[in-house]
Amino acid sequence: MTNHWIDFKNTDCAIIIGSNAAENHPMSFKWLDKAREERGAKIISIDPRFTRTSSRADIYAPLRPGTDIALFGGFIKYVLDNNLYHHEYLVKYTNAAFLINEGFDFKDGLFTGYDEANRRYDQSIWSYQTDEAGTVIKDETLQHPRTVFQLLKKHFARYDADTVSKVIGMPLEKFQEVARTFGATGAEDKAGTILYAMGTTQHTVGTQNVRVYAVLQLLLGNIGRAGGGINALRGEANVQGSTDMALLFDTLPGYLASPMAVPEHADLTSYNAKETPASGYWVNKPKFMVSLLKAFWGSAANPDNDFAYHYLPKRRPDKNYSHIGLFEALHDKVIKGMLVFGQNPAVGGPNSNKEHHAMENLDWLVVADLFETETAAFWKAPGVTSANIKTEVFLLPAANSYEKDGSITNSGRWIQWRYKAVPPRGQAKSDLWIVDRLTKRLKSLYQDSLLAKDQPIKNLYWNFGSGEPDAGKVAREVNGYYVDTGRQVELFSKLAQDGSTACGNWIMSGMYPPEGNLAQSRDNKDNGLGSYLGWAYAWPANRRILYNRSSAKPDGTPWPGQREVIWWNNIAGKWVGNDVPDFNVTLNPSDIGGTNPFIMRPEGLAGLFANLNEGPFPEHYEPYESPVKNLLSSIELNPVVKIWDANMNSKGGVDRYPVVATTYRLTEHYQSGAMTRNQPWLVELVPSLVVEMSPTLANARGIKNGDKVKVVSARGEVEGYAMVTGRLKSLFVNGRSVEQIGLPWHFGHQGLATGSSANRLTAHIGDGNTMMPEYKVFLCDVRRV
Ligand SMILES: Nc1nc2c(c(=O)[nH]1)N[C@H]1C(S)=C(S)[C@@H](COP(=O)(O)OP(=O)(O)OC[C@H]3O[C@@H](n4cnc5c(=O)[nH]c(N)nc54)[C@H](O)[C@@H]3O)O[C@H]1N2
Ligand SMILES: Nc1nc2c(c(=O)[nH]1)N[C@H]1C(S)=C(S)[C@@H](COP(=O)(O)OP(=O)(O)OC[C@H]3O[C@@H](n4cnc5c(=O)[nH]c(N)nc54)[C@H](O)[C@@H]3O)O[C@H]1N2
Ligand SMILES: [Mo]
Repeated sequence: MTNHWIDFKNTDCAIIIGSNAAENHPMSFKWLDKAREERGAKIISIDPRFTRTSSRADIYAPLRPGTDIALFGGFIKYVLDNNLYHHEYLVKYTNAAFLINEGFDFKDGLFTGYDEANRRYDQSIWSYQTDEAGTVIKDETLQHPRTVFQLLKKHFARYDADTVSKVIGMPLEKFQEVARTFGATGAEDKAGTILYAMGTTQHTVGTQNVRVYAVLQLLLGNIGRAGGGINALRGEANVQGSTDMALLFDTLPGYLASPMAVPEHADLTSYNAKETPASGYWVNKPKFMVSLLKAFWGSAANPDNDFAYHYLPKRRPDKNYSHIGLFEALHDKVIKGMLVFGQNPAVGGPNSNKEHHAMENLDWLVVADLFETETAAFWKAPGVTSANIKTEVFLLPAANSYEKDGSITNSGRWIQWRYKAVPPRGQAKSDLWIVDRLTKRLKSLYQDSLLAKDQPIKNLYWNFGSGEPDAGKVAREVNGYYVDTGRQVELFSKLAQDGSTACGNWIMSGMYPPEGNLAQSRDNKDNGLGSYLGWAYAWPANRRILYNRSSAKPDGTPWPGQREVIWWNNIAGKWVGNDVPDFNVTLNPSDIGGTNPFIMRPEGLAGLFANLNEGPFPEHYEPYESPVKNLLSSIELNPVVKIWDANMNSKGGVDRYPVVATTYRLTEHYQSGAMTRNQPWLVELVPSLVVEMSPTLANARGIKNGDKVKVVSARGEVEGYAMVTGRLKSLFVNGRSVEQIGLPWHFGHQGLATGSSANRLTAHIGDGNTMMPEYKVFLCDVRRV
């Protein structure tokens, strides 16, 4: 999130898209309701299904799964055509005025620089025009045809209301009502927010879905302002914290790129040269990297050995161990053993039939969990002959969140400490205890080894206590310390490149300064804006709203609208206000760089034009499986997605599978269901898989409410009970009606309530940047059993 939960109360208008916030993030509605009561805010729900969120919204608008870019492309065109954009914000705070090189162009679904054989772009073509001194050429009148602004206008000219409503299946009047209502937040004294979640990201175009929301927010001047922003409602309680701590295959803690086996990453000097931009806050990256290496390897990391950079594993450029890539590798027998902590991929992974079978190739599997999950028990699934499976499976009972200390980081980036309430039951141990024992054991096994490959384990700095490991010690290492005295660093600004500091995660640095663990702060004083600066600690540097320099005008006074975040105080000679400035606090608005709020970007300005794998502007492509041809170009599928081996990824066509399906969550169940299908009272509420469908589809298939039905896709089939409901409607797409169904994915073969995982139906294909699987749309058919 750029903003945070409580800040929703400051909005004038909220679009909730790709999210059923009322059910999956109920706390959001506490603050949205406040915005409605206190500011007369409007709430808009955009979803293929009429959800409980839709029922609490002022406007509901349906869309066909997988068409968010077409919809927002339409909004962008509407805002441009009707002059609803925030002109001063655009000129001063974004790269709208920058001129782009002549080499950049777009034709029939493709940008220049496309390499069809490798399904990737040469992004160097998409660059700014510079003068002889290397300075970017700008036109602040925004009239020059090569300005980002004019190119953006040209790009979205095809996204007229008629065309987009044909693509997305949203009635024209609805489209216009939403565009008008949210477009009104482009006024200086208004702020609008966008809340999104998995309906946005679980697509082959997931990242560009988020981008297109961000482009609209920049046009309207809504980023960096209270009540504005682009707000990802994160999933599990600590999914933000785990991502920050390198949950993903391509990052180190604090979003430093994990090095690859390429010449540009051969040693620390080359890595730093490749990864460090010439300007913007990321110029400090080498300090964060060296401090991380010092945290990992202590005295074994020093200037003479490149701070042990060679100990870091290097990713092969031709391999990809995101979730899909990992299971492809299991399938191909490349990976022999697997440790699974708090995850249940046998239910949650895409094409779960195949993922189940891929696990049979493992020599060993360790699962640390509260329950014996479908993953731990993959070898006794129905239809599986256990005797044929050689995998040795270990199940380690894990303590749950109430049985251990530690921090969790919420979607708003607030790091909050939780205390152990009760001791773990039975033999259960905390994850920290399990990892601590495992590491110590490995270190002792390798202690005498002279082999180069064993040195990273042997020399790993590991010091979290001798008995029960101490989560507080982990938190102190994450914050960072001065190597000579062991004293905690005050903030990441103190980190150094010479090896004098160690820090486990620079973005969190500042959370545990010498005065104590600020994640434990519980001062609930507030200034009215909802910042609660004394409650918990928000990374980075306790800032509650990112890019908050743009909450003020270029001259340093707040935009009108009674939600001042920070402003320039001329007498004090610094930025002051209701939040920690996300800016150099003493930089005067009239100084060079004094109006550049986006400090993490090399230009200091927001990127209306910004290079992602698919190109600098979002473009609509159809999902992997789609019922219709792309109306906006002749390119059907996102041109940069990786297409995996057909063995794991059969593809279905509209002839055999005419119905569009999506998957989602229910209030009563949690995720893969391990935690809820073992609770009798929740099982009683929702005992089995239901398939939501429209009355028209049910009629056409001779299905009545409550009938047992089978849903079939090119990958597999599931059985459930029909729930015939007006909440799902067929959509009118390019002149014909398209039926859609929805099904939750909470079921599996373990627990008190069993059933098919919806993931037996989903495909092994992921987003063009993040590899997030396309869980939210595929083709199927449904029939009565
Ligand atoms: N009760 C409960 N709460 C939960 C969870 C749970 O399992 N149970 N899980 C937690 C986790 S980990 C997460 S990630 C969050 C997820 O929270 P959400 O993202 O809200 O969860 P979903 O229900 O999967 O999907 C949201 C909506 O996306 C819609 N949708 C489907 N396809 C599209 C599309 O193409 N475009 C758009 N715009 N929308 C589409 C679906 O109809 C659905 O209503 O919830 C968290 N909270
Ligand atoms: N079709 C479809 N598939 C999806 C999605 C979708 O929308 N549609 N959503 C995706 C999303 S957003 C997510 S987040 C994933 C979730 O997929 P998973 O993460 O695989 O599912 P969970 O059920 O959350 O698994 C968490 C496990 O951790 C255990 N656990 C709980 N607390 C602890 C603890 O403290 N320690 C340990 N060791 N274990 C613990 C629980 O018992 C449970 O078995 O699924 C994805 N799969
Ligand atoms: Mo999630």
